[in-house]
Amino acid sequence: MAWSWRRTSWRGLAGVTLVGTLLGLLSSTVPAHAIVNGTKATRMPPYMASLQEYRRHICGGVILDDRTILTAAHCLQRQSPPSALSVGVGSLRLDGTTNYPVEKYVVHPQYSMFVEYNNDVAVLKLATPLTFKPGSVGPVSWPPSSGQPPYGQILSIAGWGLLSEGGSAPNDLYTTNVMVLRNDEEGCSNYSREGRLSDTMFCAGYPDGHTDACQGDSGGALVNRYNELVGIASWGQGCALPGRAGVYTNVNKLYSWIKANM
Ligand code: 4AZ
Repeated sequence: MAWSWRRTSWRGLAGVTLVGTLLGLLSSTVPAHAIVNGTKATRMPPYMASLQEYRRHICGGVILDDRTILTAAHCLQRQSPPSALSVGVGSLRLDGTTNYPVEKYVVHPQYSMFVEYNNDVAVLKLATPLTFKPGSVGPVSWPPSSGQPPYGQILSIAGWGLLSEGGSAPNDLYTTNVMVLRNDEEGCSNYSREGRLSDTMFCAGYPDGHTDACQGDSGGALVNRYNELVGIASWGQGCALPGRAGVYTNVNKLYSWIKANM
């Protein structure tokens, strides 16, 4: 893992500065971190789910009610049969989750129509209802409706995704905090200039990268300090790279579609 982190840092900082390279080397000597550079979660976010294909974790998911899980549309891009899918809940450790079979799923009909990962949202229905347990399994809450992503706010994301780009996947849930960025802010403005952002997306992270969601974190909930759902992890160029923050699905913008398909 240390090796792949170093390799990733080098790639990320390639051609930048000697200082950057030295920083990369220094960072590679600190103990394993993650989501990327997050910490091991010590308390279970009750709304947190693992979407699994043939019992293998592929993405995060968010419990909306006892039969409904929200995830990213691109997690279902392979069009796996619902019978191949299950949802694990109730444990910080992937090998300790209680698994529920998926009965069917609905992908947003305008997913990826014009912009890559546009409308990156899907709703899964479970074959049997979840048993809610206080403090470990329960539905996410929604913020009082507001028009825009909460720019400047620090939000929290958790997942069983990779600990570094191209690195290893943890058995433990990791979590980190990221700041909601405006499209023209450093960290998000590169995507903006490249025409890769739609109004169903927003960026969250830091101009210097540092900490971020990574592959396998998609579909997981980005929540505010009241544990209210603001976004779901969607995409990003690499993980934790400078100038390339994580991109999240703007669930507020897609609220009526989500509600109608629950
Ligand atoms: C992914 O592939 C993915 N750095 C999710 C989030 C990010 C990158 C990739 C954000 O699921």
